[in-house]
Amino acid sequence: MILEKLKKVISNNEYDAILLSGMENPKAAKNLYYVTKYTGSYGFAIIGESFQYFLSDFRYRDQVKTEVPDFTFVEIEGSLLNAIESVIKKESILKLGFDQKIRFSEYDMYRKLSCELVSLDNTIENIRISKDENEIKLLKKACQITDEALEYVLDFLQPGMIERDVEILLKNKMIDLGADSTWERFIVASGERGAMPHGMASDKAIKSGELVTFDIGCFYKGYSSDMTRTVAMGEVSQELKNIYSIVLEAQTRGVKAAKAGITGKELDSVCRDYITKAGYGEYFKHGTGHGLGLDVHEAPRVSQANDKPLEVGACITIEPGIYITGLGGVRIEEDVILTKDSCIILNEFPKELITINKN
Ligand SMILES: [Mn+2]
Repeated sequence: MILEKLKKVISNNEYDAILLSGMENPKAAKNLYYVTKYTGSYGFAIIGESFQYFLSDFRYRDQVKTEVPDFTFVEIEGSLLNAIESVIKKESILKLGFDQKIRFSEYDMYRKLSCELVSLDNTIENIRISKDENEIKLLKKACQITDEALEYVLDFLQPGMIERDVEILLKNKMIDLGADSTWERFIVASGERGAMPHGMASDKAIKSGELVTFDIGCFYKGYSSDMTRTVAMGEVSQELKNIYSIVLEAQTRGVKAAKAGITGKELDSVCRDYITKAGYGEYFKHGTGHGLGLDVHEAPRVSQANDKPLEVGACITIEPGIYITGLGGVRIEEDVILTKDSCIILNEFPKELITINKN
């Protein structure tokens, strides 16, 4: 259980308790959600080895009691600082760990507390890396919705459609299929725009003879999917086809090599070395992948910057790409869960080049 894991970490650290805050910063709010499953927009948790408190105001009183029943509820009346201070006094907290993702203004307020503040660094983020069975189910469902939405939209994709309109169709379909929400922006990058790894859907019309890269995702009960596919609108040049097969082979090799124990750097090298040998190394400038969960990008990194072994249960993306200014780009991305000997692929959408032939 997450709370037990966290308490073990607290007992092994220099702080007596930690403060998680769901105020203002959505990244910090995800840490609070991860530990408590509280879905309100105002709340704070103070957790020590032998106690856990949840602070909020009258608006969320009933919600806290339903969603966070194992926590002692402290109703904030007036000053937030006084409410936190009351717990600090009661539990004799001398050192309080705080989430490094809170805003400076919030930190500045906590500095007035009577205890010492210690940064949690990435304590919660590190616990979040390895997903449990329930989290894997939710990630899988987010991926299924994403697969199905892309399949649905590709069915009537045709030359002349505007990237932004395709984005809207995809988002609506995901919501239809049960997603809580979708990413704010999708990448729909056709033709030369495909050379921008993060080419957000624009007013450009998709033309015949172009590759179109979709990088899309939605949230299901808080957990995100992240899938990229590149498709051909009509016949594309031999060069684009070659690039596609190189990226596909690199990505497939990455998935084959993915397992717990390999380092982020080694896994990145599997994809990168293949693309480099094929002569396109200079056109693959980003890392091979990243962790995925409550956040679209979270720990661990799958890149040359991570020489730590990847953990069992980590959900990571594998997404090599080639981007050539003036020509276009290809990226293929899957989300996988690492196991001891291999990985479980969460997406079922095919990876072979799909050519859409409509006129
Ligand atoms: Mn990604």
